[in-house]
Amino acid sequence: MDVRAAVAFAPGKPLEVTTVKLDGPRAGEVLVEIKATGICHTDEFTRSGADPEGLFPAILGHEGAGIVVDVGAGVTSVKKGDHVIPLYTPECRQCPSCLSRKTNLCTAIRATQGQGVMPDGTSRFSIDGEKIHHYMGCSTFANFTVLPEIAVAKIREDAPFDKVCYIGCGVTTGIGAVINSAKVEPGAKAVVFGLGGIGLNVIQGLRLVGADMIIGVDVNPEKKAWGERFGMTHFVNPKEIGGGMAELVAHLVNMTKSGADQVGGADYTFECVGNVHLMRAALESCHRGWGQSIIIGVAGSGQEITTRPFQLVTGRGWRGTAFGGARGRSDVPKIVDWYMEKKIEIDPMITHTMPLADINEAFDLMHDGKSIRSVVVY
Ligand code: NAD
Ligand code: AHE
Ligand code: ZN
Repeated sequence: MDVRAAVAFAPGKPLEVTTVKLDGPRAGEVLVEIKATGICHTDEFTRSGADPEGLFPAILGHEGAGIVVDVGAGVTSVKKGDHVIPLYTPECRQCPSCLSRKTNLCTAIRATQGQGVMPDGTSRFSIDGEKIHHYMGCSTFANFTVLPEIAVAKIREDAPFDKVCYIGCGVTTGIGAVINSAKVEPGAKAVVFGLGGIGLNVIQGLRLVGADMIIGVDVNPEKKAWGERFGMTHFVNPKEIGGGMAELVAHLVNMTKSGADQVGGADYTFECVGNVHLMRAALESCHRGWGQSIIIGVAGSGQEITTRPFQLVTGRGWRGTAFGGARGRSDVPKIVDWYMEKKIEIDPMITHTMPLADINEAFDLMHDGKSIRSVVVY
C-alpha cells in the first residue's frame, strides 16, 4: 500500500514528506494506522547525524498512537480495531532480560531494530524498490507502519491519540525514571537538569511521589514557569550563576545543605539534556554516601563521561535509564489510565500540533526552545 511519510534521506537534512510503499504485516507483525506522533529530541539526535546507530534513508518517529488495521499470521495479543501505542522497547516476556525481572531492556528484537529492519531482516518500507529503514522499530512519522506484535501496547479506546502518543516516549521516560529507575521516596531532594519534554515529566513524577525539594536547572529562563507548573520548587539558570560546571555543582550542593553536619547534595539527580559535562555535574551534585544520579539524555557519537573515581568511592551512584525502566505492554496501559484519571498531566505540555506536511517546523520549534512537545496529527 502507499503511505505518506516524512523520510530522513541524509543526516542533517530536513525530512521530506513523500509517498512510500509499505508491505503488509508478516507472521508475528501488525499493521497500525498511526493517528498521532510526538517529536522527541532523540528523533532530532538521529536526524542530525549524531546517533552512532543512525541509518539513512529512514522513517524516524517513535512516540506514536494508532489503531491496528491488519495482523499477520500467528498474532494473538492484539486484533484489528485495537488502539495501541508502538513500543521502541518491546516486551516479549520470554527473553532472558524479560525473565530476569531486573530490566525492561527486552533483547528479543534489539539487534534487527538497530539495523533498521523487522525481525526477519527485511524492511517493509520502500520507494521505487529501494529500501527505507525502520527507526527504533517504530517509524511513526508515517501514517501507517508495521510493528512486531511484541512492540505494541494495547490501550483503552477512549484515550485521545493526540495526547497519549506522548506516553510512547516522553511521559513514560520521565515519570518512569523517578518511579522505576530511581525509586524516589517521599521527602527526597532532587535536581532535574534540562526542563524539556522529558525533564518536565521527571518533575511531575517527583511531585507524584512526594519529593520535598525539586530543583530545575535550565539555560532557558522561560523554563522557570514551566517547571513551576508541574511541581518544581526552585529554579537555577547556570548562565545567571556564571562560571562553569564546578560553580554550578557548588551552587546546587549549597542549596541542598541540611542536617547538623550541613553536608549538601541531592538524594537524586536526573540528566535530561544529553550533555556529558552536565552528566558529570549531575553526579557531583549528589549527596556523599547515597546520592543517585540517573542519566536519561543520550549523547552523540564519540562523547564520553568522566569524573574522579572518588565521586563513586564516596558512595554516589551513576546509572542510566531507557524508557523510564517501563515494561511497555504491562506498564503503558496503566500510564494511559493515570492520564485518563487525571493523576498525571499531558495536555499543557503539548504546545504545538501540526499536519505531517509541516513536521520540519517541529524541529525548528525544538531548536528555538519554543515548544515542549510538538505532535503531528494525521
Ligand atoms: P528537549 O529539547 O525538549 O529539552 C532539552 C532541554 O535541555 C531544553 O529545555 C534546553 O533548554 C535544556 N538545555 C540544553 N542545554 C542545557 C544545559 N547546558 N544546561 C541546562 N539545560 C540545558 O529534549 P527532550 O525531548 O526533553 O529530550 C532530552 C534528552 O533525553 C535528549 O537527549 C533525548 O534524546 C533524551 N531521551 C532519552 C530517553 C531515554 O529513554 N533515555 C527518552 C527520551 C529522550
Ligand atoms: N542509538 C543511540 C542510543 C540511543 C538510546 O539510548 N536510546 C534510548 C531511547 S531514547 C528515546 O527517546 C534507548 O532505548 N536505549 C536503549 C537501547 O537499547 O537503545 C546510541 O547512542 O547508539
Ligand atoms: Zn524519545
